[in-house]
Amino acid sequence: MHNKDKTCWNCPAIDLAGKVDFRAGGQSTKGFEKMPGINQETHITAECKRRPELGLFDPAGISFEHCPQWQQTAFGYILKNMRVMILGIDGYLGWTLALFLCSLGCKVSGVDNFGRRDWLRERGAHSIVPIARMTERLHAVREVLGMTINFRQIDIFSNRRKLKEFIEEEKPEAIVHYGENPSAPFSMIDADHAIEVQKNNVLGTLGLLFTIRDIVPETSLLKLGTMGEYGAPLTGRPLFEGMFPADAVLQWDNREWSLGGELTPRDPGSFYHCSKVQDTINIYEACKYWWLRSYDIMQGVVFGVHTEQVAADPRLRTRLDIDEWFGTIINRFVAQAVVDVPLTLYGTGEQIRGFIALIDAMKCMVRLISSPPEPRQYAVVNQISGTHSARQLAYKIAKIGKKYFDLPVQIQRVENPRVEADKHPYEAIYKNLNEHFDFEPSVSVDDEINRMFVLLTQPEIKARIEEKKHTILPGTWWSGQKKKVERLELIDLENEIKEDDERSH
Ligand code: NAD
Ligand code: USQ
Repeated sequence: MHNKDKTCWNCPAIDLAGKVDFRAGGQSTKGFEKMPGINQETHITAECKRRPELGLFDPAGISFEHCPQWQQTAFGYILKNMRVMILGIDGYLGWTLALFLCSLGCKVSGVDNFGRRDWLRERGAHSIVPIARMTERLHAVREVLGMTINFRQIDIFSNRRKLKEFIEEEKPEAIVHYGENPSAPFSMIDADHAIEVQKNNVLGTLGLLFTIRDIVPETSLLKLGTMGEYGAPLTGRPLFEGMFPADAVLQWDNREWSLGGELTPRDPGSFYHCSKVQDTINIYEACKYWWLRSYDIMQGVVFGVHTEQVAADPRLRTRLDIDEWFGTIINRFVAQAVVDVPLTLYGTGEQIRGFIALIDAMKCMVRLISSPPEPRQYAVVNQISGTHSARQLAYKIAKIGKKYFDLPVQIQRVENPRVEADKHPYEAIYKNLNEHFDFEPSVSVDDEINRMFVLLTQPEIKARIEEKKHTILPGTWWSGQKKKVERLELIDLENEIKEDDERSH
């Protein structure tokens, strides 16, 4: 079990308030107990909010394995009925995680302003998997999973007071923050959209950090960043997990310095990605100033539709978007294959990104929730299970579509509306989740793509893709131009797939 030896020091039920002077980097205050013995050193003592009968004790003395409040599960030890609040619970990932946590017995609460539904409406798009209204979703959770989710409609950015009251009421032991606008192209439409995304994401998160400081400083914050914060450095420098490793050095002018522990450079590729970089800095600082604790999760592009819970009832399904603003590459390509739109490779199609299937993204999140960082710890994980070029993905999807679903899939190269290198090295380091949280990917890209084809070829869903076919081809350019991209080439698939097969053998 990855977290059996963690102690009350990591547990969000610890009560440190008033016993440690956070501003002074954790020095003891005068009300702070001295533990007898050991070199007259001052030791931190704490109380447990779940077990007040313990009184003051050494928080390093009890491990998760030995605390009756922590129970063993397939994902490590988890606090009994752990109170988890999901910000952005109505979204693609938020809703899926809510159901996943319910199935593990967590007490889930959630917040959303339905912004994502509004943004799609504004662009004339819709989720191709039909999703129920929140009231119906919550009803279905009670009926199908036998659990209750406490939901509040709140805008994280503009209604801090309401969010504060809700956090005060729920006292979450973990806060998962998905509640941001997730779209790079949306943030590049024009000044209004760029400002909306940065205001919503950066200032929403900044306000949240103050609320956590004031109400639940011991909670563990799981904040979604993105692999796209790092960019794709043309030097081929590895994309480390947030900070340079201990043995990294900078050499310049015949001198040498250690870079160990410093934040790595960021090179975001849209005003959306910039918002994530600013979040990173703000969270890093908040952990430093106030001894908050956070995992900043640099997630790759998520794909897929399946978890056991979302498949349990049509009212529990999560959203899936395929339009140029909110659809991500694999989800878009499978939908394009279903309605006979040639898969749209931007530019050369050689750009490489990190990816993770929906179910695996959920499993990572549970492992992180169950293993909170220490007070003041800002830690980063790169949450991907592999890297692929856009072209490799297109071939894969074309092959599966043709072979198993008898679809006449074609692939086209179109002008790239983005400003991004489309030929570059890409070495993403993603060891933390495996080495420290025992995470192993559970589903292959091919299997998840197969599952998507099964769902997306259903007549009702295929009809919803057909209805929004015109939103697939991009017309939002990073340059500010407004015109649909032109086709550069229709790829001779038979020949290319044969060559691709030969290359991979
Ligand atoms: P999503 O849009 O489906 O979910 C986000 C939810 O947050 C939406 O329901 C939206 O209405 C809500 N929200 C946004 N702003 C809010 C506000 N001010 N107040 C209250 N609610 C608000 O997006 P998603 O794909 O589920 O992504 C979730 C998070 O993960 C985002 O932060 C995104 O940047 C990040 N991420 C996503 C991916 C991916 O491929 N889906 C990859 C890497 C990172
Ligand atoms: N691409 C194509 N054809 C398409 C769509 C995309 O070639 O039809 C290319 C893009 O040019 C880009 C790559 O595929 O190089 C990924 O694009 P995407 O639209 O799938 O994903 P992106 O815009 O990067 O954003 C998505 C999520 C975002 C998250 C990010 C993770 O929307 O929330 O932060 O993935 S990452 O890419 O690691 O930054």
